[in-house]
Amino acid sequence: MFDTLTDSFKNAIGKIRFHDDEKALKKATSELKKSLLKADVHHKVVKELITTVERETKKSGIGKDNFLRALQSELTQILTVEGNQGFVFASKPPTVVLMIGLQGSGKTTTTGKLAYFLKEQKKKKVLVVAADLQRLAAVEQLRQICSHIEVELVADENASPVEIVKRALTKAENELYDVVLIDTAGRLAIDEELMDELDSVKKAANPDELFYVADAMTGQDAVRTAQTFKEKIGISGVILTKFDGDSKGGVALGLAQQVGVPLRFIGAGEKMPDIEQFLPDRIVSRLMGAGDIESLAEKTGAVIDEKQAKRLTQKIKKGQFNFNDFVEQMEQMKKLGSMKSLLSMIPGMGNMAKQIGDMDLDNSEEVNRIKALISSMTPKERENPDLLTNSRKRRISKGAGLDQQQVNRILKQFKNAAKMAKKLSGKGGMKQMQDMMSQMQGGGGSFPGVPR
Ligand SMILES: Nc1nc2c(ncn2[C@@H]2O[C@H](COP(=O)(O)OP(=O)(O)O)[C@@H](O)[C@H]2O)c(=O)[nH]1
Ligand SMILES: [Mg+2]
Repeated sequence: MFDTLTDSFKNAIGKIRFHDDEKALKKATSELKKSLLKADVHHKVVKELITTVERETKKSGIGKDNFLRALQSELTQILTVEGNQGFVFASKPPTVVLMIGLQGSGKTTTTGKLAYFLKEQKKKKVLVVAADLQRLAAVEQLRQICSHIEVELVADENASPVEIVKRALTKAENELYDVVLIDTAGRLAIDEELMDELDSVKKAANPDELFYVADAMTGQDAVRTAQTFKEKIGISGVILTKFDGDSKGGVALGLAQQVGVPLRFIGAGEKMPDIEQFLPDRIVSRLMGAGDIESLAEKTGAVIDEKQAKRLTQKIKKGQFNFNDFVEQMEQMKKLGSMKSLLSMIPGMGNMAKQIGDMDLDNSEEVNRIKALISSMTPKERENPDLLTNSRKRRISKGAGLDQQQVNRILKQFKNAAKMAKKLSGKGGMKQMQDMMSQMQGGGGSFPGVPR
């Protein structure tokens, strides 16, 4: 997610080799400056960062560790501004959130993502409100999203935004909802009409949070527009979307400080799980290539059912892992979002994340072949892969539209995977796994000795 920035930090740090060497420090800071500017970090932010890092490193003695520590602490400073972090619940439910921003910035998608995040990870009862009634298509878009993630929606094409909001709040009160997310209309540019409408919706909603949704690809424009929305309507947080398309990532670094409002979430993908809380110390850890185990644990912990996981481990240990279990696993993995973002949370796996790119479980050809194969099996065959005789394989291959070779290859892979899983689940399995991981990393990886 922050590949470019992480790389530039690594390069800069690589310049420092000796103790007490001002020249090395100068080289490192000028390298850092160059790459930060290239990554689209605002020049004022860069200047401040460089000055502080240089000063602090000198104070504590020039060396890799001190440079790293100074960089890490300054990055945290820059990303932390006064205000709430991540998602904060109001002391008295429901927590009411107004989503505002320009048209196309990602408000509707992000409303869905937030609802999904709150439902899946925080186990909250969420109500979504369609207050963008300008375009019929907008209501329909939100309706589809909400039905997909199974979240309740309040919409009425014949009512005004203010009426809808009032109705939704009454419903939330009566039916004890935890959170109300209000999606509003945007326009291509800021105009008075938009601000008036938002203002009246704001009065009706009396929100706990006003999230300004900004498209990361618009760079410094996103910052300027955020400032205007802050002045005219008031905002309590920024959500940066389309971060997957903005490989530079520098906007995220300066945004909070420039706007004076904390960055709360980052959206990186079109699917519902593709959203992450922006918690400064965790992000800094990831920027430094040290991974973010807490976020990973939260994400997987919320999605993976513990009982189910235990049952599965038992099956794997006994060598009974079958195709039904496999399908179940795939469904759970889909809820976790993109493989790339998961990998980037594991210390030292940043490089691998880059190589893997995005494995899309819905659209990967191989996964589709496996799914076709499984759906052509009888329930008994799914339970017990050993039943698959040659004649059965022929029938399955016809049903799945695959040739014999493909079927044999997939079945063999499956057998090997089950064997490997059994082996790893036994004694010393974790050790083997770690050895395997460190072999795959092959150097690169995280910086040693980064304080966490
Ligand atoms: N790649 C990518 N696309 C996104 C992201 N967020 C939103 N989009 C896409 O941006 C487009 C506009 O989003 P929408 O939610 O309708 O914007 P709105 O007009 O502000 O409500 C849609 O095609 C979304 O799928 C994101 O984080 N990554
Ligand atoms: Mg919309």
